[in-house]
Amino acid sequence: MERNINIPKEIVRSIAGATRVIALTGAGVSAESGVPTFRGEDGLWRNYRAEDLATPEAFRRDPKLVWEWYDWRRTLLAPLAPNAGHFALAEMESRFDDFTLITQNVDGLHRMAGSANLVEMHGNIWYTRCLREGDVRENRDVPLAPLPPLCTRCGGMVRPHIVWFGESLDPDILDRALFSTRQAQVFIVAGTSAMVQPAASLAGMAKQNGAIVIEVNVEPTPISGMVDASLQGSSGSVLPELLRIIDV
Ligand code: BV8
Repeated sequence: MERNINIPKEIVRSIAGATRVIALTGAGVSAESGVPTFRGEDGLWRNYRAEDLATPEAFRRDPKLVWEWYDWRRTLLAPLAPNAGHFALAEMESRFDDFTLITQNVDGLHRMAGSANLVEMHGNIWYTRCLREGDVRENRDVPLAPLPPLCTRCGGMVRPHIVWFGESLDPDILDRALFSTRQAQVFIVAGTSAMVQPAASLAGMAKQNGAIVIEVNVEPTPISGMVDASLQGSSGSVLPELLRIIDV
């Protein structure tokens, strides 16, 4: 089977022989499952951008509007399934001795594809958090009723269990992402525009610590200049191909 991706042989050998491998994903990995990306042309809702709604200020100002946006995304997400890129990343977990998947995505598709060693940096759209008691619960209701949804324990308001712009990440989750990034021998960054911090700094941090950095994207990004191999193409075809050629 001919190779569809152009990656230097010595890099293939280094990946094949690695034990500590990290993958960082963004919205692009879910695009082939039908999930709109944030900065693509399909990323708007009622002419709002994610940055307008995914903030504590927007929620304080109009919790119903923010919940309508999440309800719209959850309703769109509910029938969707992981794609070949998600499954290839799930397979890497058993292929490498120490594989961690760090994702910026909140859609839950990596878990659905079987990834267990997973760090969801920005939370998960299928979980709510009580504003009064901090209770985090799974909620798969589609559509949500009532809007905004209420805590099943105390009846107070709940918010999406998601990290908004201007909010700090959960310190334990951030520590886990930073620790595994620093240990990585190979760092695969797929489907992200590398714009959102602190996720966008992880690839550079891995490189500084000696990792080989591989980028998978349909177009160049701000980090394309510093990676060891930039594999241009859709993650749904490049990731399974990468997994295949390292074991040839
Ligand atoms: C924080 C949940 C401390 C919401 C999200 C410097 C340092 C620290 C912070 C900042 C900083 N500068 C600015 C900040 C603030 C801010 C930030 O980064 N702003 C950006 C806009 C500049 N960061 C924060 O607020 C973070 N908090 O750092 O705490 C702090 C606190 C206060 C003040 C300062 C610091 C919290 C950020 C978390 C925000 N929450 N998600 C929700 O989803 O509802 S981020 C959101 O964007 C999503 O999680 C998404 O994943 C993420 C990043 O976007 P991408 O995943 O990259 O998606 P995008 O559409 O942009 O790109 C898709 C890519 O895929 C493209 O490159 C495309 O070419 C490619 N693609 C498309 N199809 C395919 C494909 N690739 C492969 N195959 C395909 N088929």
